[in-house]
Amino acid sequence: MLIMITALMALNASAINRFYLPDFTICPGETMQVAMLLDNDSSFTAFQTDLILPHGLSVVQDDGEYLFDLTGRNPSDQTIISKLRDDGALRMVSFCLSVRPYTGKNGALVVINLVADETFTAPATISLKNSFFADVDGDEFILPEESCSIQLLSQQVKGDADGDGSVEISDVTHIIDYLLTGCQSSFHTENADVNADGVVDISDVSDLIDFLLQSN
Ligand SMILES: [Ca+2]
Ligand SMILES: [Ca+2]
Repeated sequence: MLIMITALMALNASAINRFYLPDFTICPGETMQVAMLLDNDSSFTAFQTDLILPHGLSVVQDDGEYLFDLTGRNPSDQTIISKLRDDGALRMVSFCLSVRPYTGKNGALVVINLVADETFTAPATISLKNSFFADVDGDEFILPEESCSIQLLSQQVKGDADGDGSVEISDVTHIIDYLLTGCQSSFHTENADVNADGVVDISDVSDLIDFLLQSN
C-alpha cells in the first residue's frame, strides 16, 4: 500500500499542464504555420487564451476571420472563435458541443497561420496569457503564462522546411511528418513547396531527395 501511495504521489508531482508555442524562425514577408502545443495531464475539452503578438507579426485572415486550424487531437465538433481586443491581445475561445476530451497527452492542438510583414524585427516574442482550460467534468484550470522566442531568417531557402537556415535530411522528415499528421510545431510552407507548384505533397519530398543526392 505504501508503495502504491508513493507511486501516486510521484505521478501527481510530475503532472503537467502546459499550453505554449515553440521557438521558431521567420523571414520578413513570409507566411508560415506554427503550432500551439498542449501538454496535458488532465482531460481537457475547452480553453480560452490571449495571444500577444509582436509588431509586424500577425495571424492571417480570410474574410475578416483569423485563420486557425484545429489538429486531429480535437473532436470533430470542436469550434474555435477569436477576436482582437482593445488591449491588442487576440483572444481565442475553443469548445466542444459534445464535451469530449482532446486525444493524446502532448503535441499540437491548434495551428496558427502567421505572416511577418517587412516591418517585423527580431529577436521578438509571442506571449500566451490568461490561459484557462476546462476539463470534461467542468472544472477549470489556470495554466502558466508562456512565451516563445522568434529569430529572423535572413532569406527563404527552398527545401528548408524547418527553417534552421540549411537544407538537409531533417527537412525531408519534417515534410513527411507534416504530410502524415497535417502539422508540425513550426513549418515553413513556402520552403517546403520545393517544386513551387503551390502545394506541399510527396513530389516535394522526391525533389528534395534529388537535390540532396546532387548537392555537395
Ligand atoms: Ca533545414
Ligand atoms: Ca509542391
